Amino acid sequence: LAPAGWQRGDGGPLYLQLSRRLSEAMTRGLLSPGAPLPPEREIAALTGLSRVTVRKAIAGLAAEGLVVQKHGSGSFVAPRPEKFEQSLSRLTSFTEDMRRRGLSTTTRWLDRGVYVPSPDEVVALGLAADASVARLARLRLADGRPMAIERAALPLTILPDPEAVETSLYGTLAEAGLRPVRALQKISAIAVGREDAATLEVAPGAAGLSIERTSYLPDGRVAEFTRSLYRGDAYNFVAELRLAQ
Ligand code: 16G
Repeated sequence: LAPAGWQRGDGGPLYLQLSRRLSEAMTRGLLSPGAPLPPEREIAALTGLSRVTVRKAIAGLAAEGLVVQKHGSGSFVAPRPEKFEQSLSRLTSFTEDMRRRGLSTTTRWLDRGVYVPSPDEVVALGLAADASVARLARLRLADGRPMAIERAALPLTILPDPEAVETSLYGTLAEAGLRPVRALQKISAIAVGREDAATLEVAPGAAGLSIERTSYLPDGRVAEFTRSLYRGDAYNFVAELRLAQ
């Protein structure tokens, strides 16, 4: 942060140069997660930059989620969130996974109802031309922390009344004797869009994992086609591999 290092002119705005250097200091571990940032006036004195520039640099880091500003007590390097290890080889539900970890699950409903299916839902669920689809869109939280947005589509023959799902979809299906026993899952990396970012409480463009699950009942019928968006900073997906025989 030495006063000499700033490029006035073509090095880009000074506040961006400063926020870049502060975030480098964080990635190099010179400023550790949870540690307080030096007060604004100290950074200004150290760098020879104006307090307005320093304030703008810190506000930018806060908008990116790298810094947390606490009213009255200053700014802190954002704590590194604890990541969940999630097995890719077991067919479980969000509620079951969180219960096993001793965490409480809450759901914020984004949408729930019966709709005309989209072409990819017709294909994924093998629906008849005139069939409707049950849709559930919800934010899943673990101990109050937003984890994933799930958008599930099910044939009405499997879930006639989407309103019947209060907390657990798999729980509601199990009550009707319908337990998915097999699933295909596809995971891809995405940058979280503005609206989903606000729901997940991450910065727009943050890393997310998009997961598509198609699950099947013992008789081979498709039970659900769910598109989930998991926070990239909250999950490690783990699979056990064995040597092919
Ligand atoms: C999991 C599944 C999702 C399923 C949900 C049911 C993934 C990527 N997705 O989150 O497909 O619909 O569990 O959870 O694992 P529930 O019974 O708690 O509603």
